[in-house]
Amino acid sequence: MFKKVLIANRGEIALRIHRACKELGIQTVAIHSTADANAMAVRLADESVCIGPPPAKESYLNIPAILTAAAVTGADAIHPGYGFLSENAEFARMVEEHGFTFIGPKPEHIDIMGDKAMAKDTVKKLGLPVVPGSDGVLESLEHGIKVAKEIGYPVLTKAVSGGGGKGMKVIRKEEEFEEAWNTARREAKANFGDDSMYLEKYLDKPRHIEVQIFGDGKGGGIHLGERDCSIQRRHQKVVEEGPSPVLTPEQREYIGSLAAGVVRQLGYRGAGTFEFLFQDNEFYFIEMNTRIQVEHPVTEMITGIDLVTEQIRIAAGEPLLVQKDNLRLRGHAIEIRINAEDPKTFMPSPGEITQFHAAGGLGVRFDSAIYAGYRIPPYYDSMVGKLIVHGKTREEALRRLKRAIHETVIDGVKTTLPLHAWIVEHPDFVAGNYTIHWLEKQLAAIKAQEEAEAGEKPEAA
Ligand code: MV4
Repeated sequence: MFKKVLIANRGEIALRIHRACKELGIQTVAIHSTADANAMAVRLADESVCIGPPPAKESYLNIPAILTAAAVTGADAIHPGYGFLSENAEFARMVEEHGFTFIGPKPEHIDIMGDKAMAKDTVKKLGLPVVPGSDGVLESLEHGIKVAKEIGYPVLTKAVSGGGGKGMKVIRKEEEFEEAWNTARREAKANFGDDSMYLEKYLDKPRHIEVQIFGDGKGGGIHLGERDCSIQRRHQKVVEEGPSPVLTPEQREYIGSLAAGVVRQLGYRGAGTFEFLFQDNEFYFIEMNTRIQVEHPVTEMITGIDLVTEQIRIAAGEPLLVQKDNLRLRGHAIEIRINAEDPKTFMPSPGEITQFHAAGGLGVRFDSAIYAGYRIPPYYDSMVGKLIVHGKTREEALRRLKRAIHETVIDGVKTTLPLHAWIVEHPDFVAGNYTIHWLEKQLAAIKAQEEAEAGEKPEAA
C-alpha cells in the first residue's frame, strides 16, 4: 500500500480523498492555489503545497507544478478526483513516467473513452446497446445527409471530443441539415479544437441512467448498480438517486452485467461509469466516464462500499474487495448538489459563509468542505456540498431528504437549497416520473408564470 498520496484537486472531493487515505493509514499531501490556502483539505492534510495562482490553468491544471509537488513531498501516488486532470490521459502517462502511481484507469482507456465515437464503437463491439447512428466519424456534409436519411429524422449531431452538450444540434428534417451541421462543427471547433462529428438518432424523452463499475485491470470487473441522474439543468446534475425508480431487477442485472462484461474484456482498471439514455424500456450507451464521479456517494450508500478506498486499493495492486457474491444493493439513496448560486437566476454567489450547520441523524450524510467563516472563492465551480440520504425504501429516503434539507443551514451566501426543497415536494419527482427535460421545463413554466403575473400588475414593486 502507498505511504503518501498527493491529492490533485480541491473542494469536497479533496477532503473525500483525504478521508479515504486516513482510513487506509496513508499520509496526504494537499496541493492548492493561493485562493484555497484556507481550504479544509489543506488544513487537514499532513502536508500542503501551494502550486500557483487562482486560475485553474496555472494551478489545478498545471502538470509540471503538480509533479514537482509530488517529487518534493515524496508522494507515491496521485489521486486526480473529478474534473481538472482526472480524464487527461497525457497527465496519467506523465504521472507514471515520473515514477508515481496514477490512481485511475490505464491511459489507453482514458484515450479511448475521451474519443466519443471510438468509445461508442468499442463498447458496441463488446456487447453494449448503442444509439443507432453513423458508424464513427462523418466524412462530409453529403455523408451526414445520407446517414440521416438511413436512420430517420430527427437526428442529433455530436462532437467526437464532445462534452457538456457542445456541438449537439437536433435536426428535424433534411432541409435543416446543412445549416445545423455547419453550426455544430463551428461550435465543436471553437470548444475542443476538433470538429470531427458523428450522428445519432435523437431520443426525445430519455432518462439518464448510469452504471457504476470497477475493474481490477487484469480482466476482473463488477457493476455496483445504477444511478438515475435525469434531474439536471444545462448538463449539470442537480439530483441523483439509486436505484433508478423505473428499473426492474431484471433490467438492472441485464445492463449491469453487460457493463461489467465490457470492463472485463477491456482489462479496465479502477472506477468508471457507463452512461446510458433509457427510453421506452431500452438502454442506449452514450459515453463512459473514467473517473470517480460527484454522485458516487449514492452508490456507497446502497452498497456500503467505500469507492474511493477501492480506487486506491486497486491502484496499489490489491484485488477487488467487492465481488459479485458479497455485493447486495440495499435500500435507496438520493443526493442533492448544493450550489452557492441564486436559486432562481443561478448566478454564482461566492463570499463568506457566516453560519453553517450540517444536517445529521440516521441515514444522512453531508459531503462538503465548507465551515463557518469559510470564504467561497469566485474562481471555481459553485458546488459547496452534497446532501445524501439513505432509507430502506425510496419513500423513506425522500422523507429523510425533506427533513434534512430543512435542517441544513448555510448562511452568508445564496444557495440552491430552496430549489431542492421545491423539487422534492413535486408530485412528479415523488412519483419518479421525470426525464432529462423535466427540470428545465418546470423552470421555464415558473418563469413564464411569474412574467405573466408581473405583466398583470405592472405598478407593483
Ligand atoms: C443524446 C440525447 C438524445 N438523443 N443523444 C447530452 C450530453 C451528452 N452527454 C449526451 N447528451 C444527450 N445525448 C441522443 N441520441 C440527449 C442528450 C441530453 C442529455 C443527456 C443526458 C443528461 C442530460 C441531457 C440533457 C440534454 C440532452
